[in-house]
Amino acid sequence: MLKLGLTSVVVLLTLDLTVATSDVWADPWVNVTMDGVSDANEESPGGYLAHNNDDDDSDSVTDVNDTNGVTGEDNLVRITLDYGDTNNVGCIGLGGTNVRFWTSASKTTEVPAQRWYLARGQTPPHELWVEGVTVSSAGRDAEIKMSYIREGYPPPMRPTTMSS
Ligand SMILES: [Ca+2]
Ligand SMILES: [Ca+2]
Repeated sequence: MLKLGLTSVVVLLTLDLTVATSDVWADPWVNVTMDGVSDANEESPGGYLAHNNDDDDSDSVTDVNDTNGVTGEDNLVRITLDYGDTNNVGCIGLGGTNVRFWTSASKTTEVPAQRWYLARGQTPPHELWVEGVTVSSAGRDAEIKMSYIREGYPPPMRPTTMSS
């Protein structure tokens, strides 16, 4: 459960989506969703995420500064990463502002913002847990963003050079 004490302030969150489309290939798609936030609310109001400044494992270290797992952590929220027909080319990116990504709700392993190159056999996880690391200074100033970049798109211009 989300516990909001006097010093625990929610982080406003917006999820964003960037998709590169192609007029040659079937449009690939990527999408990130957060538990409790409907598609209609992704960008506005965007949802809420707690600033993880409590101490769920009672180790006297504020949870946002814990890097070795937090037993009983209850402030992270699951996100789901979907990616469609990419023809196994291009790369999928995950980025964030004012958030960190973890492999579990108990902060087992951090997953940094990065790109996964599909042709190299790299694939993004399908679910991660997101942590609010700072308090928002303005509404919707946190961001979780997935992107897809298709290699070779747009196709290059190929003129022929002739003697003048
Ligand atoms: Ca702690
Ligand atoms: Ca916590």
